[in-house]
Amino acid sequence: MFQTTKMVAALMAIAFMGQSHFALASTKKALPSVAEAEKFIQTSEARLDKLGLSAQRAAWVYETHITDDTEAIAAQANEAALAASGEIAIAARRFNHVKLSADSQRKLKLLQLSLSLSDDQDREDYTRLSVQMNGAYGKGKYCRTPGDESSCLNLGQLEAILAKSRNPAEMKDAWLGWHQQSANYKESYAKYVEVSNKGARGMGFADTGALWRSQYDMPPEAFAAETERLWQQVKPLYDSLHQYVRLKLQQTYGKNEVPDAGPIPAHLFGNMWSQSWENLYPIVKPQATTASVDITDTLKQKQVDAKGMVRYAENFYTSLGMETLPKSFWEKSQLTKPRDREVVCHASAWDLDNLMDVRIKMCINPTTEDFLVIHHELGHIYYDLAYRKQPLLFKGGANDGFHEAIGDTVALSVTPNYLHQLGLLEQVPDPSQDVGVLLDRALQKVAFLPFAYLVDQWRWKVYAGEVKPKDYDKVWWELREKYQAVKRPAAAQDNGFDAGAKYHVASDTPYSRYFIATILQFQLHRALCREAGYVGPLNRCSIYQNKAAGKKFQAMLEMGASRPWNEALKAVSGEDQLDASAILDYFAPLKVWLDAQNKVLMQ
Ligand code: X8Z
Ligand code: ZN
Repeated sequence: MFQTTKMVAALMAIAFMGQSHFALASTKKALPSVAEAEKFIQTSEARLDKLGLSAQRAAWVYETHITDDTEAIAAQANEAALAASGEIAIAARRFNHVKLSADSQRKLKLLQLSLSLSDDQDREDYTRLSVQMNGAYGKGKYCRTPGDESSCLNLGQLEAILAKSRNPAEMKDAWLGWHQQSANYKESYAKYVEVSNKGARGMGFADTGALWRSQYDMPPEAFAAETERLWQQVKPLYDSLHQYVRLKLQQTYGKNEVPDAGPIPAHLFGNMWSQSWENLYPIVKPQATTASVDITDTLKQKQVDAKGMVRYAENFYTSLGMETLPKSFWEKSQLTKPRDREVVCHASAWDLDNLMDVRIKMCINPTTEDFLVIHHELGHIYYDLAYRKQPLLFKGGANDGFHEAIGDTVALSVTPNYLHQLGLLEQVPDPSQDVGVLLDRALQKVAFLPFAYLVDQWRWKVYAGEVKPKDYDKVWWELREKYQAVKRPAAAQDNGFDAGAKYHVASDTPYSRYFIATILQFQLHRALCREAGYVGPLNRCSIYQNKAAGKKFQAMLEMGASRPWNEALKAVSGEDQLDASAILDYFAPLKVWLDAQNKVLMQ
């Protein structure tokens, strides 16, 4: 039951919480029987399944066809699901002291990881605002000449400018243009935060941020400490990459644009959020590198269409022994951007009926980036399919970071060698060129770490009431400067809402999951390569066609959310803690190289 829309968060938590930190409400009445508790769980699962399906269907239609009517229908269906999940969450407390099986206890707690809004108006506001913001993001445009439709650019077009242009003024214009539109829903967001907090408090959480942090089988404070520990582990690697990229950007754009020290303007990284820098590869690649890792031109030459791109990814999963995608996946997915209507283009994976009706929604272009994103999305889909035999409450990832890590783990096996095998890369780079391949990967993964960490640093503060709407942008940029060392390309706008220019803020999707996933995918990759009997540098390992690795992976996927995530990790890797040593090992040769380059370039 994984969906990337935020409706889910309200409907039900995917992951799970620990035993000790949750204040279990006691009841003064006689303890209900085990049979009553089991019955309650069963009926609740059935009810949530049914309402979840309606809400998902309505959300699907809305996001693939945004109109006022579909917006109203989606909000209504979501409201009904929210009402039920809130009611069930409260009712579940009655059974907290009943001696139940481990499975039933876990389910009971999962049911209580939910918002509970008892007031009709609150529920209506919550769902209306959330649906509206999601749609506003989807429809967002920047019109160079206000009022002139032909001068308007959508997010995809603005992103393409940042990816390809080398003209700072043009990039700045695209960056600022996109960051204007989110101001339109700043007020809605502030109101939404208030209502959401009411719902979290209704379930005994300090605020919605605390509810989010409670989904990792540990107390919320422990989760915050855990993410900080991991960030400190990887920070030196990020710092080396950032410094190297600074020096290369200086060579390209000069010191007027790129300062010697301090944060670098955010529009120069080839990405709207400076979250992933692979578009800078042509500028920053090692001088001696001749081999390309970019398959965009080949995909275009070969005229691989959206379906063809998805087929490549499916083929990877089936090569591991996993099933082919159901026929309905191909019939019902949205793979390209429709020309005749507004849609939410941000890629997402959907599990409509918790059985076989799985779909992805994407606006696929034939690029290396989208090739990898498809592997990511199919990771969600193969997880959904693998746990479909679990009871409803366990149809989820071991935690949300696992859900995000599956497809990325597979994509780590998309090596130059593998691409060559598929006929998508003419030449396999010689091992002496590995540093270029590693740099390309680091621009995607290492560059992403501080962004993945800070989005929820900001949101946790907003939900905790530490940051009020008037300071949204101030604190957002403090965090971006502190962690990413990037800065706003121009002074802040009055009453702006730059955080809202990111999909996951507008759609209220938690973001720590991606930070966890980035650490975890290297751990999983290392473990699966070991299972495949691979010995050698991790960047050259691909588990393609390896059935032993596939079997191990599938066994973990089938567990879904039935056990604490540590056990799922152990099933694959023998490890039971998140550990950044895998990502550090993977990039160790690059770190040495970057530090040496930085020394030379600084002279
Ligand atoms: O949102 C996504 C996926 C869907 S879950 C496309 N990602 C994050 C983002 O785009 O910001 C994948 C990486 C991070
Ligand atoms: Zn995802």
